Amino acid sequence: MSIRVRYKNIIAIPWPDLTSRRSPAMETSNENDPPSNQRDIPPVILFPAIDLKDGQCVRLKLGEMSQATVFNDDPAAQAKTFEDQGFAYLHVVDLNGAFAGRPVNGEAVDAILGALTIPVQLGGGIRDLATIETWLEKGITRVILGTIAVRDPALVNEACRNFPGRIAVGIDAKAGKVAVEGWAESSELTAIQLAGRFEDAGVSAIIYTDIERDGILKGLNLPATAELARATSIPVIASGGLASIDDIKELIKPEYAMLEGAVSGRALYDGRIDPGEALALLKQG
Ligand code: AMZ
Repeated sequence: MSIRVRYKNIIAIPWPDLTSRRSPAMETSNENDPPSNQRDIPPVILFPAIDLKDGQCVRLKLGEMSQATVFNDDPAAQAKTFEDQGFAYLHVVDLNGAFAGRPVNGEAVDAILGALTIPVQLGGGIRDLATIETWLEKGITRVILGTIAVRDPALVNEACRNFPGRIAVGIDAKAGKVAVEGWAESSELTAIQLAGRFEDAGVSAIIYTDIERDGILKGLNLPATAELARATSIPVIASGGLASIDDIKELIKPEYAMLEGAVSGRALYDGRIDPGEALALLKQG
C-alpha cells in the first residue's frame, strides 16, 4: 500500500510557509517599499499555550509537576477563549503524556479540537508513527516530537516523509543540553547539535524552550533562540519565560526577524499580557 493511500484520511491543512519570515532583501528597506505591515511578510505568531495535567489547564514552574497552578479546569473553554481573543494558532502540551511516553490527556485534546477552528500544534507523549497518524487524523495540524527526536531521529525523518508539513520538533534545553522525558532526564546533545540532525528532514518548525525560564516569567531567551535559528534552516519558535509586552517588543526587532514566533503561557493566564495589545503589536511588526 502506498503512503499516499495509507494516509489519505489526513488532509493537508495549509500552514504558512515560514521558512524565512523576512528575507535579508526585505530587511534592507527602500523608501519606495510599502510599509512593513503591507508587505507580504508572514506574521510573527504568538502561540497561546495550553498545558494539560490531569485534564486541567495548568502552568508549571521550570517543568516541575509538583509546581502546578491550575488556571482552568475546562481546556476546551480556555481554547475557545484564546480563539475568541484573536489568536491564530494554539500550542497544546499533554504534560502527563510527556512523562508517561504516551498520550494521557486525549479526552481534553479531543474537546479542544471540537471547540476550535484555528490550527493546533500538540506535543507530549507522541513517540511513534501510529500516534502521530492518530492525532493528525483527529485534526491536529502539527505534532511536536521531543524525546523521540533525541532517541530515534530516523523516526522524525520517516514522519516528515509520511506527513509533510505536519511535523515539528520540540527542543527543550537546560544548562546547554537537551532534556527529555518530561525534562526529567538530560541528553548529551546541545540544541544546535540536535537541530543539525534534521536539517534536511523536512521538519516544519522547532519549538525551542529555555527550561530555566519556563513558567517563571523571566523573559524569553531570544539571543539563544536566535543563535539556534541562525544555525538551522528550520523555522524556530521561542518558548519559556515570556513575561510581558516587552518580550513582544523585543521579538519584533529586526535582529529576531528570522523567528517564526513565540509561545506564551503564564503571562496570558495571569493578565500580564493583554491579548489585543500583543496581537496589534505583532500585526504592525
Ligand atoms: O514542562 C515539562 N516538564 C515538559 C513539557 N512542557 N516536559 C515536556 N514538555 C513538552 C515539550 C514538548 O512540547 O516542550 O512536551 C513535548 C515533548 O514531549 P515528548 O513526549 O515528545 O518528549
